[in-house]
Amino acid sequence: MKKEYFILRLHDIGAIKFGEFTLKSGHKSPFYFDLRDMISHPELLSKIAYMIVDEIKDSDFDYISGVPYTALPVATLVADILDKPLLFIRKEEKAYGTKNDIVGKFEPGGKCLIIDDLITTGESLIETAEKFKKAGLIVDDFFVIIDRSNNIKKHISNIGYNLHSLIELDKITEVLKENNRITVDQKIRIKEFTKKISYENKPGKNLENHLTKLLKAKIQSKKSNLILSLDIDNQKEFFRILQKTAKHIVMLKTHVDIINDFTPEFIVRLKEFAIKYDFMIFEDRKFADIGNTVKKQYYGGIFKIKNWAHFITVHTTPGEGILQGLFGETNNRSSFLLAKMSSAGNLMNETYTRKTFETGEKYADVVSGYICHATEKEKLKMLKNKIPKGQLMLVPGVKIHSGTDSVGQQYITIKDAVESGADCIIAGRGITEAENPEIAAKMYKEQAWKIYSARETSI
Ligand code: 5BU
Repeated sequence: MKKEYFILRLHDIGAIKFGEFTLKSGHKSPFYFDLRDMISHPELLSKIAYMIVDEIKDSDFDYISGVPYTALPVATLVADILDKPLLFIRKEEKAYGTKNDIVGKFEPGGKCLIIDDLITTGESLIETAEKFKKAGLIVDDFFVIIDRSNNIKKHISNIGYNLHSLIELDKITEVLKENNRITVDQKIRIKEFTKKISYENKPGKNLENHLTKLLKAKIQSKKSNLILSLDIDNQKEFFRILQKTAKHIVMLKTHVDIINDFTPEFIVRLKEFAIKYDFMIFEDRKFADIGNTVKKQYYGGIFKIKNWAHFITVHTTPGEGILQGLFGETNNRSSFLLAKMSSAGNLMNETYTRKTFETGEKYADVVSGYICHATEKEKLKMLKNKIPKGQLMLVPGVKIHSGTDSVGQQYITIKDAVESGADCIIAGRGITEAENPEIAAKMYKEQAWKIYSARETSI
């Protein structure tokens, strides 16, 4: 099938639309592509498969894969035409049986082509490739039906993959203009839009709220992105260690309910320390109930957390009502949502994490970022890439050496956490149980700051 005819057919079936569309990011786009309906036009689907085969016939792939769901039917046809086995990565994480995400049989060392319908940032293709590579497959090539990006090919090749595409946006607008399906003006607007929304310029407005700005400013002024988790159960020891470490930290993380000898004076002293040593306060309460209950837990009880903690942690399990309950009447506090915990076997799968980011994006005025953890750098980097612009990634479970404790905690190293994009690291026992907590805090701060400041100035 000639490309021109193919483009017109896609336009006929409504897979390519022009007009004004509001994207999830809030941007108004002059075009919209949706190839999901390809499967309702079998003759077209099969022609696309033959066109892909035609373009790749000189390469030698052992396996063909498609990114679910849209690209999977066409990848199946390609695999059939080439007589090669099909593989794919299940979209939802498996909760039982073998934890294998890959569906289909394969031998490590085999070369796999990954097909997707559209490409904008390349994120899902790269994520798929990483999973295959981890399982021992070789992935060098991606194939997309439509490349709607501005300059993604160069970016993809910089990170080590060849990107092939059947058609590109410029070709689409050219053909549709020639056939009087769009105007010259529309063609210009499309070009301008893609320049604005390139992968480097992630769509979405900056979601920094007032408290995020304060924390970021403090990171710079204290030259520290270290959060100390001071999980000590008596006031004397708590303040003894704080006294030694306070000048090295940007924020102190507390679990106020573990203090055995808690009195309201604890809060008075804590606030004095925070002013004297210029750090923020983060109560890791992990609220997880209905809006009405969490409000009482936050404002009242003996701890009255709302009065003294700049930030709290919040679970998204109960739904949005939790944020409405906590912050409905206040605008001078903020939170971090638990997107992926550090404890082994936690039930926060990819879907949960993604939905948590979506909630945080929606409630950005009271959400400063997310608690994320992974024991592998690549996984943590992927989490960071998904965080909405302006919001922060805080990483707990950080120590000098990776490893575990005896009750499920998993550690990533300071270096790996910050190199993967951590905006702040959260360290507890690595510092509090060190022979000299003061020296340990200084060392954690300096190691993290060196990588963080180099990373941030190079952006
Ligand atoms: P550690 O001593 O560095 O293991 O302490 C880690 C702290 O961070 C501790 O207070 C935990 O409650 C907290 N934490 C965590 O370790 N992992 C998580 O996913 C979250 C919080 Br959320």
